[in-house]
Parts: sequence; structure tokens; C-alpha cells
Amino acid sequence: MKTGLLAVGIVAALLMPGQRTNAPVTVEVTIHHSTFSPSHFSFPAGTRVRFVIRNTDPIDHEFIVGSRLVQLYVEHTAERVHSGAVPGQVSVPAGTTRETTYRFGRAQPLLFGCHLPGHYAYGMRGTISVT
Ligand SMILES: [Cu+2]
Repeated sequence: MKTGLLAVGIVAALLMPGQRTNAPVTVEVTIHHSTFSPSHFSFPAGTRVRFVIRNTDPIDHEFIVGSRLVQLYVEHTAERVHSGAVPGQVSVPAGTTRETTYRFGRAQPLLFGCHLPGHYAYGMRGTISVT
């Protein structure tokens, strides 16, 4: 019986496009002079993206993906260290490269940014179109 259910699960996974376990797309992001490059991305809904973020600056930064609400929350929380345990949220210390994988669900405009004090206001942010 257990094997039968497993088989049904596998068939369902193969038939439902939304359930595909596709490999993530890798995207490289460079931080230089407190600016993200590129500063805009566009992904089809359902895409899993592995962001590889290279911080060339002599100061720490972070890379936070999310809605305006997520950006607002991270901007005002006292938590300044993002281990990478939360998808799309990672600290990128000076001179290092870090990565985080995020799955873009439904079509919507999203943002990414750095919320170390003053950085977001300075312009350390970008936009993501999920289409
Ligand atoms: Cu920053």
C-alpha cells in the first residue's frame, strides 16, 4: 500500500508542472561602492534562483529579497545578521561572496536591498519582476 501511494505521488509530480523540481538558475550579483549590479531582474513565476552575491567593498552588506513589507520589516528590525537560513536573506561581509536560493512564486513586483543603517536610503536596492 505504501509503495502504491508513492507511485501515485510520483505520477502526480510528473503530471503537475507546478510540482517540478527543476534546478535553480544561477544569477551573479556584484556589490561595488554600495550599489547592486545588476539592479533589476526579471524571472518567470515558479523559477528558483540561486543568487551568488560578491561584495567587493571594504564594508559589510546584505542581500534581502522580498515584498515592500519584507523590506520595511528588515529595515526596522534589530536583527542585523542573516545566516542564510531564510531563503533570499543573507549577510555578505566585506570582501566575501555569499549565496542564497529563492523560489519566485506568483507573478508580482518584488524588491531586493541592503538594510544596514543608511544603505537602503542611499540607494542600495533593486527591483525584481516576477512575470
Ligand atoms: Cu549595504
